[in-house]
Amino acid sequence: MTEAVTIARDGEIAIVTIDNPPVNAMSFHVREPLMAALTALRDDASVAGIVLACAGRTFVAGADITEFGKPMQKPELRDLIAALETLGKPAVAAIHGTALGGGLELALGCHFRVAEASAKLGLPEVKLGILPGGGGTVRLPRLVGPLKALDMIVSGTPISAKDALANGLVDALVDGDLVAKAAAFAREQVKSGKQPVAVRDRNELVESADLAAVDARATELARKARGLEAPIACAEAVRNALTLPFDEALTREREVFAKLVAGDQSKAQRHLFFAEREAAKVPGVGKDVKPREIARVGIIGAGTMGGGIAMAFVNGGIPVTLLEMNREALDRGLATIEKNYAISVSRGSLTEEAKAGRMAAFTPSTDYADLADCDLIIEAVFEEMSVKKDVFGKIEAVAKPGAILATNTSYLDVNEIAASTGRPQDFLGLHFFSPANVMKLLEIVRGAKTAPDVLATALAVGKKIGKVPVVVGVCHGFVGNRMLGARGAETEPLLLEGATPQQVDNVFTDFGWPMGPFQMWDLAGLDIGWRNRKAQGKTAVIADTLCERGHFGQKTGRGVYLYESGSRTPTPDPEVAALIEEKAKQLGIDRREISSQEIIERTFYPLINEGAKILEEGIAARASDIDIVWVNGYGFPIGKGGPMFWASLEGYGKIVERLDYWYARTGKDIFKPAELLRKAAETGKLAEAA
Ligand code: 3H9
Repeated sequence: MTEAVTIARDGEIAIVTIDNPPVNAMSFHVREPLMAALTALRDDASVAGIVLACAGRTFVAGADITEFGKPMQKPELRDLIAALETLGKPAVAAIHGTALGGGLELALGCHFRVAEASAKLGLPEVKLGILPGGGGTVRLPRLVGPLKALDMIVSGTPISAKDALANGLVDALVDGDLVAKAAAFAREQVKSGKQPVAVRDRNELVESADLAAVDARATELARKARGLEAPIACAEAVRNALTLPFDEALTREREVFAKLVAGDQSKAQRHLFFAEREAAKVPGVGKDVKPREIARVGIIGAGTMGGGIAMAFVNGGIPVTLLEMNREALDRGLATIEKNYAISVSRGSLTEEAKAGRMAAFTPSTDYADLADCDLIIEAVFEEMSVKKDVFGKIEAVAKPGAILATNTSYLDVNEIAASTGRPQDFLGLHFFSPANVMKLLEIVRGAKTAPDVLATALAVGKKIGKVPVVVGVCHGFVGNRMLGARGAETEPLLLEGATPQQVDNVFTDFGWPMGPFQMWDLAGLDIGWRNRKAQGKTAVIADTLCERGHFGQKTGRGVYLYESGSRTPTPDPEVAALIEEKAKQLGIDRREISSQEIIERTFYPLINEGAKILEEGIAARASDIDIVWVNGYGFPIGKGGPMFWASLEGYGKIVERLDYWYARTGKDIFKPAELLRKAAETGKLAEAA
């Protein structure tokens, strides 16, 4: 093992290098030798200045998140920062890759920062449910000003080195040998003879801050926090940096950090951070499995789904051959794509030039032969087995050997479609979520015969186009939609038994979902579910009647709720209230008061129960994969960590007891507790499939 901290000399400048792969996190085994190095260099009269640099692919990417929740061993990050500030000689941070969180805070402890142009700098702590705890909220505003600091800290989004230079966060951008140039920079400072000024002593921007403007911006940002504590704490900390003496603001930051890091929201968000990385590790797909190259993607179907998928690939830099049955359908699809890009241009998130570049990356076609040079071919056609098989018959006739074939089915049996082709090893499901150019989730459906390198390719290409990929097994609805079915099975019965739509929706939004199930019906259009039910010979008393009346939701101004002349704000519809009462009477159901707790037990608990069944069957490899599906595809509140993580907080014993109760009362399968859940109630831990 190499040493975590080494010192080299470039004349009178000492080069301190941190080497803690993979991302140079500030673990205890880095902090301890770094402190020793700084102390020695402070006392070494032959050293005139220091450069703080990192080996490997990046500058320090933050504190070591795996140490959170355990007692912090000394020296802490803030001790190191204090040591840098009181070095008595210039310290220059040499930044490449990402300087994030505690990494940027360490760099803020240096008197100067130089960076490669490709570097990124940020304080992403908010995404872990915390605020910067190493003085970031107090020092950053001193360099970039309070409004920029507020944006960076509350959003957690890193900025480019160029932006950092423009805003005073870095002092110089360098090409070529970063460390040598940083040493030259340090030498210049030494030569100038000026006493280096610590960031903590640069008060101009905080003293001249416009508090009213900061408060207005903070209020605006807080509105978007949606029940999360960290963004609000971040904004308050930046305000403290403007109104309190430096050390007092630092102490406050530290106290709030300690409180947040111990709270459930941060635990949930840290769980999701590691869960997302775990999801990339797929049983049977070792690190040695090499993904196939994907230089061009073919997509069949230019409707809402196919068009969105095509945009996702083009946005990720992969050209697309877009195929439709006829010219009209193709033109319609391309016009929608162009319109979507035009909206981005009007919002300022895309330039006209970039839009032209994206449009040029589409090769429209009505001829299957044009798919011959595609490395990955995805169908997004009508959800019907015979149609899908027919399409794959045509694809197979033209696809080159080794091309990956994928279906975007939401429910159909991927193995059956795979078997209809002569190359099931090259076949898999790629289940995108609408709008596919926006939604992060990608369910990668592993067929019985899907080859490991096909899965590795899907994971790599998914990441390349900015998706969060999760590998799932074959079953009706896969992970997400199957669990959604369980979550939604009791929504109509709840209405018939006495709940109102707004009461159910409020339970969901109070929990942190962006909307409740009935608001969702209205947004998506009730006719979609109606069509699916008819195809499967199923009925839903309330929803079917609304559809028969032409009340399809927002698009018709009426659904479960009323929408006054084009508004998207739902208001209760007395006609729906009367309909519910009438249907309940016809069915002989006695209406009663329904509590919020009952709504939770009859919607969220079946969701978790179905998740446990999915784990039992090995459809998901781990509980955390299910959490990733729900947070990225269905709006499960991130502060609650996904359904399976939330179940651990809610208590498996309590959930199983209530499921037993509802199963005894209704006999419905969704309530029959999974064995895995029962075991978890005994052991306190949700085991995964063997
Ligand atoms: C903080 O700094 C608090 C301070 O303000 C106050 C302290 C008192 N710790 O993402 P990747 C692991 S909070 C431990 O796949 P990439 C990661 O789990 C921190 N482990 O690579 C993975 O492990 P494995 C603020 C970490 O190239 C491996 O490294 N900083 C940490 O796609 C590779 O990661 C952040 O929030 C960590 N800090 O992306 C930055 N970071 O291989 C968090 C990563 O076993 N990190 N690991 O699965 C990132 O955003 C990305 O990792 C980064 C690289 C962009 C750096």
